[in-house]
This record gives sequence, structure tokens and C-alpha cells, in this order.
Amino acid sequence: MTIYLQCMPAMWKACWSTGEERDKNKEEAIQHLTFLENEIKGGKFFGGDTIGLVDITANFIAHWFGIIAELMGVELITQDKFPNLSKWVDEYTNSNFVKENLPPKDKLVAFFKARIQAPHETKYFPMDLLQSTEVIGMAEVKLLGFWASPFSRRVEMALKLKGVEYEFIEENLSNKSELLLKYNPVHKKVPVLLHNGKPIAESLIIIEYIDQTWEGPSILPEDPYERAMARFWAKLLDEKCMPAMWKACWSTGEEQEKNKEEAIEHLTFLESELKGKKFFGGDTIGLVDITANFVAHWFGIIAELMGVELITQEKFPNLSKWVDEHANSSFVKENLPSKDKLVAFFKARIQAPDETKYFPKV
Ligand SMILES: N[C@@H](CCC(=O)N[C@@H](CS)C(=O)NCC(=O)O)C(=O)O
Repeated sequence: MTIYLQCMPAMWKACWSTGEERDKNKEEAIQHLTFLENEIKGGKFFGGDTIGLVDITANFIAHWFGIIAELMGVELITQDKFPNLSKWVDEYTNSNFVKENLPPKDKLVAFFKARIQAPHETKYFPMDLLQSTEVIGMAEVKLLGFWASPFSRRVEMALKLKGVEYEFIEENLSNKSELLLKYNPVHKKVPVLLHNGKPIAESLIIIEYIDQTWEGPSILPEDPYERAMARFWAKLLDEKCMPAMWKACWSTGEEQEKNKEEAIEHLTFLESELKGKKFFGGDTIGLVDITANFVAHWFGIIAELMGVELITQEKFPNLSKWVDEHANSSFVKENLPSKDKLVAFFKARIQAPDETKYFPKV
């Protein structure tokens, strides 16, 4: 019973928390595990020569924990610190009876990876192991965002890539919260990341912060030149390319033609940059792919609604292939708003009376 009430929650929390909170949880787990380490001394199982109640109760420690700990980069039950427990984990997981009755490692890895990457609405972790969501430690990362914002989704994609657990706080952009005005008084825009209460605004800056703060797949390239280039393309997308594409959608006549021409000019550079590559980041999604999520997802939807043709197969074959690649990546699919929801959102915006119409200014 002690295992369930004290040890497992501490181990679980150590996996899903970060920073100081994780260290505190690890310490607590180590304290309880030390009792178990002494308890098993000299025996094969907690039940002696055969598996008993404690061994069955401790199946999380023997099987689940190692899998989650590896995914989350947590080291706790090591051979040198817990020799008896480590031996027990081996004995236990090699017993035929146990092998036949626990879920295979591959299946659990896939399950937890999917949970880590799941959008906040569908994410599920067995919270009943934790007394409250506050003690989970993940609550130290909060994101003020808006579901339909490509900027906000960029940050979510970066957090998901790193496997960082966070609390999403949906903002009403037509009636901004005190929280948003307090934490981003300069721009008053989402996204804002709060890490241990400290606010960071501007999506590209937040992504770099995430990349430097948490372990996991690199979002920016390691090589300084490649890094500089990734920043260059991300900046071009934000400052030139996306505003021109956006304006091309919402303008008409001559104004629209001018905007389209400007967009085509910038898109042509991106087209060349993609030559021979699956993603801007090479074989995997990186800063520029995340930054360009508007080009890949939002733009096509708005362009179709507004009857604008820009990224065609014949004019931009590399970009068109990249849009498909992007749209078919399961990671991207899980982390972007659905087409139907965006269509409904933009249709409502188009039809809204002027006073309540809301479009991010360009
Ligand atoms: N440069 C900012 C742009 C963020 C942005 O434009 N956010 C929009 C939502 S898509 C917003 O909060 N708009 C509120 C407003 O303009 O009042 C970033 O990269 O984070």
C-alpha cells in the first residue's frame, strides 16, 4: 500500500515535472525507493522466491516507470544507487508470468508518445495518482494562446516536439484578459509563454527559449551558420512573406495584384531554399517549418475561401510538395486546428459586422 500511496506518485511526478519541481519529486521518490531497496535485500522477489502482493503492486516500478523515465530523460533506479531494486526489475521483467501479463514496451512507448504530443483538449494522463494538478509541476509552464492563431500553434508545436507538458490558457482576442495585458503589455498579443511565472512574448523568441531550455529534438540547427540561416528564413516569413500572402487574401483589384506579386517574389526564394529537401529543416521539422505553418495550413484554407490562387503545383513544385509533406506528417496533423474549424472561423469573421470583425492586423 505504501508503494501506491507514496512511492509511485513521487516517481510519476518526477517524470512529468521539470526543473526544481522535478528535483524535489526525485528526492521524494529516492527516499521511498530506499525503503524498498532495503526491504528486498537478499530476496529474489519481495514475496521471497515467488511473486507476491508487493511484486504485483510494484509492476509500475518494474515496467512502466523505466519506459516513461527513458522517454522523459529521468534517471532514478540505477544499478549503483539501487542494486537490489535493479536486480529485482530484471528478475521480475524476465519472469515468464510477468512477460505474458504486461503490455509490451513498444506499445507503451507509442501510447505515451501519443499522449505527450496530443493536443491539450485530448491529452490524458491518469491524474488520480496525483493529489492535484498543481503538484504535477508541469503547471509551471503556461501558454496564453488562441486556438486559431498560427503564432500560438508554433509555440505549441515547439513544446510538443520537446515533450514539455504545459497548461494552455485560451485568450479571447476581442476581449483581452488582464493576464495577457499584464504579461505582454508591449504588443498585447498571443502567444505568451509563462515559465515559472516569467513571461516571454513573440513566437520566434519563445521557440528559441524552448529549444535552449528543454532537452529533446533540436528545433534550431546546431551549426552556427545553419542556425543563422534558419533565423533568416523565419524572419523573412514573418516580416515579408506572410504579411504579403495575408494581404493578398483580404484585398481586391489592383491592391490585390500588388500584394500577390510581392508574395510571389518572397515565395520564390522559399521555393529555391526547399530544393532537394523534405523539410526546410532537412529530414525533420525545424524552426522554419514551424514558422511556416501559416503557409502550409492557414493560407490554403483562406485562399480557397477568398478565391486566391498563389501556391500552385506548376509555379511552386517544391513548396507544393512541402505543403503536402507538412500536412501528412502525423505530428503536424495532431498539432494544427482542423480545416473544418478554421473554415467556420474565417467564414464567421468574413460575415461579422464591422464592429465585431476581427482580423490580426498586418
Ligand atoms: N509577432 C507576433 C505576432 C503574434 C500575433 O499577431 N498574434 C495575434 C493572433 S494571431 C494577436 O494576438 N492579435 C491580437 C491583436 O492584434 O490585437 C508573434 O510572432 O508572436
